Amino acid sequence: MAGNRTFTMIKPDAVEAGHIGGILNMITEAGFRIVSLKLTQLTVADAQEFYAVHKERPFFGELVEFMTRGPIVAAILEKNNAVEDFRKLIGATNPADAAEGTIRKKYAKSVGENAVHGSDSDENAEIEGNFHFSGREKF
Ligand code: 3AN
Repeated sequence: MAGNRTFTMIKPDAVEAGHIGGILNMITEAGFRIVSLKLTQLTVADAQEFYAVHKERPFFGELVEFMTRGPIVAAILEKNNAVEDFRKLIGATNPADAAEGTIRKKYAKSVGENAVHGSDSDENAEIEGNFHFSGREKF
């Protein structure tokens, strides 16, 4: 059975552009409840660990540089079928392919600077949520 929580980050491009409020509004309007929320900044070591699955990819260095260049917003979200429904709400990785009404269609600039992260499985949502939150705020 699908879980009811997922994890998201509003990435540095969207924070810099002043889109925290707009993106959180789209998330809550879509029926997600915010369980945990914080503004923070990743260190290089944090970003390398978070994106370890991509370490052999040609864009890894660029990805780490981008994700550490300014603040991000990290959040745990709750809704039935959270992981799948949130991936639908954010849209395709490349904003050129993202459907109308999605967060990336509205706010993402490019495949690299694509405004938001959304976990791709229940298992990764829990790992990623607990990477950012502990104690009563954890997944
Ligand atoms: P998604 O974020 O849609 O799950 P992934 O997991 O394939 O996409 O990629 C993780 C992150 O790596 C993306 N959000 C994006 O910032 C970056 N990325 C993915 N593909 C590329 C690429 N071809 N060039 C630069 N950055 C990329």
